[in-house]
Amino acid sequence: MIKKLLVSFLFAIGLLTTNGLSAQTACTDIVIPDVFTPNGDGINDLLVITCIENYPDNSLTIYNRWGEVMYQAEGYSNNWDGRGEKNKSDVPDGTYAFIFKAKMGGEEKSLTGSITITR
Ligand SMILES: [Ca+2]
Repeated sequence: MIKKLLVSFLFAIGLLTTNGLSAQTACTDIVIPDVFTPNGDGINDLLVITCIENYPDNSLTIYNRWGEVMYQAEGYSNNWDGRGEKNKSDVPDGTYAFIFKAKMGGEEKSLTGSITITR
C-alpha cells in the first residue's frame, strides 16, 4: 500500500515537472503588439513583447517618422513606458517604427514593423 502510494506520488511529481517544462518551452513565438497605451491607467501601459523572456539576447530600437531614435534598449525586458530616450518625457502619440533583433536558434533575426502609441 505504501509502495503504491509512493509510486503514485512520484508519478504525480513527474506530471508536474513535465507540465512545468512544457509550459516554459511552449513560449517561442515573439509577438510585438501594434499598439499600446502608456497613459498610466495600469492597462497596456508598457510595450509587452510576448515570449521575450526566452530571448534575453535582444535589442529594440524605436524610430519616429523622421528616423530619429526615440528609444533603444539592449536586453529589452518589456519595460518601455513610452518615454523618450533623450529627455525622458512622453513621446507624442503616433505611429513609430521598430526594429527588434534577437538571437533565435543560434542566428540573429530581425523583426520590423510599426507600433502606435495612443494615450
Ligand atoms: Ca493604458
